[in-house]
Amino acid sequence: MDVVVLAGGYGGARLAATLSEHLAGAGGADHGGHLTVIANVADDVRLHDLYISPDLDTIMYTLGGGLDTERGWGRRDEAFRTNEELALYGVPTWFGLGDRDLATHLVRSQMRRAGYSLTQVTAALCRRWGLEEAGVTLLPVTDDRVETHVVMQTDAGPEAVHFQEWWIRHGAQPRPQEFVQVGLSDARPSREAIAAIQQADLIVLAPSNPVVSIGPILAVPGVSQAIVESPAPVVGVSPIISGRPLRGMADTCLNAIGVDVSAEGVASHYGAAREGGLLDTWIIDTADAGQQAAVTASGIDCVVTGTVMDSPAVRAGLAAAILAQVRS
Ligand code: FO1
Repeated sequence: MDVVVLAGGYGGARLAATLSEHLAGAGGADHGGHLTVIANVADDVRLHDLYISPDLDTIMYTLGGGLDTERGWGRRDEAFRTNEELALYGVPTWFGLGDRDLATHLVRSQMRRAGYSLTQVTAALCRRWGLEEAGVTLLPVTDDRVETHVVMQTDAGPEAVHFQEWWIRHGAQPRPQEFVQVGLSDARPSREAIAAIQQADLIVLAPSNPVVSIGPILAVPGVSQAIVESPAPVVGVSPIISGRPLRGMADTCLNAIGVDVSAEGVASHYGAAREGGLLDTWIIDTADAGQQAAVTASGIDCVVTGTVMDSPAVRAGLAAAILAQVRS
């Protein structure tokens, strides 16, 4: 069974890990299951003359067991001595550059400068983390440069900053007026990403930020169309539980684009496949069971189950609920 997951940061990485743990069994030992994670690249940032891909790294580290699960990004057993030294030289260090994490950025930057595509670089980095043995392929949605910039309202008028600067340096303040994906119109999905979508038996929208993680994946010209045209069922997992995201700033982002910060609101944002949108099924947490009828009424099948992946039982239940959609 070939499953494709569209994912961004930590929430998406955790769902990918949960699915890869349960996929081999579900597909039957002889079939085995293959998981392809198509990751957001619009968080990517160039700092210290390095190419940094936070969502690709968060997913790679999570699947490879190297992530710092407290922070939800970067490497566990990490130190920031290089960052401390940079600060002493007066270099801006608002972006937390870990010493172990730095090795990933150095390898990626060297390979990118040698002419390798981000897809090729990601495959090379993933070999060290054993993703292939786990039956997982990690793909950037595009090899082209796409960056989310945030237009903030300041006293001096609107100012655009890179998403990472808004999120980290400005602490997601002030409220964003607009999110712009710079480079999007010229970007093309990678051949590998489109092939994975076309060959998928199931397509999953992970519980990542709908605006700055899933959105910039879907917005790469050709991706949404490939998903709509694919015969594979499309299942999404709500990133909002009881009106809030578990981590990150999806509530601020959804408010900025006028989407209701609820499981039902995000479902209608993605749209019903029956009406030209994306979703066949929307999986919401038990805490939001009261919204099941409204989601169903919007033409999207709605499954209620535990979605907070903090116990083996919930992870198994969520994986089963997702993988069951390929048969129904
Ligand atoms: N997030 C922070 O809140 N502070 C940081 O200093 C920080 C550094 C960082 C370094 C590498 C990396 O892969 C991720 C990092 N993040 C940091 C998280 C990052 O902003 C998010 O992972 C995504 O870009 C948003 O989902």
